[in-house]
Amino acid sequence: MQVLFGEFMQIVLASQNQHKIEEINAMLPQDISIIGLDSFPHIPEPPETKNTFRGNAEQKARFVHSYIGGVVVADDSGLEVLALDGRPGVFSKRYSEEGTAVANNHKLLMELSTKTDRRAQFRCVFAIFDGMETKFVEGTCLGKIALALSGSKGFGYDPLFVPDAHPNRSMAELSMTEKNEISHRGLALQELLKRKNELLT
Ligand code: ITT
Repeated sequence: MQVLFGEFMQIVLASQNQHKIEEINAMLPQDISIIGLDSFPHIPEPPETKNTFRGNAEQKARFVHSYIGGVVVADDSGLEVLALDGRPGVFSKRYSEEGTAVANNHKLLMELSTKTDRRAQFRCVFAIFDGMETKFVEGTCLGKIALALSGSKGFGYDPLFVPDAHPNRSMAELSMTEKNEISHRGLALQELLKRKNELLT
């Protein structure tokens, strides 16, 4: 759903992740706001059964569109670790059995304990579906997996991810503004906002 009140635009983001919604809201200009799926309790959790970020983002956007119409934006994101051949990738949320950030980070440290190559990247794809076609914007953030967790900001793998742009701090030690300037989601959103007239209307 996209509602235009004069110059004000409200967009539905097909996400249940409050951290994401907070990060995205912090980047939006005053004339655009997003509302997450918590505002639509009748919509079930969107499926994420594809094997690419693009496929999952489009699947989420189309699913939510089928309930409410309009323009729906969805993002799918995750961590790709070079020494693990790109895992956890699209399975980033459910990498460990428990699926919590603590368990996921623990499993990642275990799997990398014998690896010297710690290179990794966060990737984010936004899908924008208007009922006719799907458009995409993407962002990538390069970095390395630390030997131990540090920091308490952000979410998910942030305490283990040291971005190349700030090589002395983990993502969880950056302020939200600093993270948004360099993160996969921040970069994808900067692109989306730059092209908003083409992508959102
Ligand atoms: P929605 O699908 O409801 O939006 P989600 O948490 O499942 O929420 P994703 O599928 O996009 O969102 O992300 C999968 C996981 O990738 C996420 O749960 C985190 O573990 C990890 N991840 C994505 N972006 C991250 C970030 O900015 N910082 C740390 N971890 C991130």
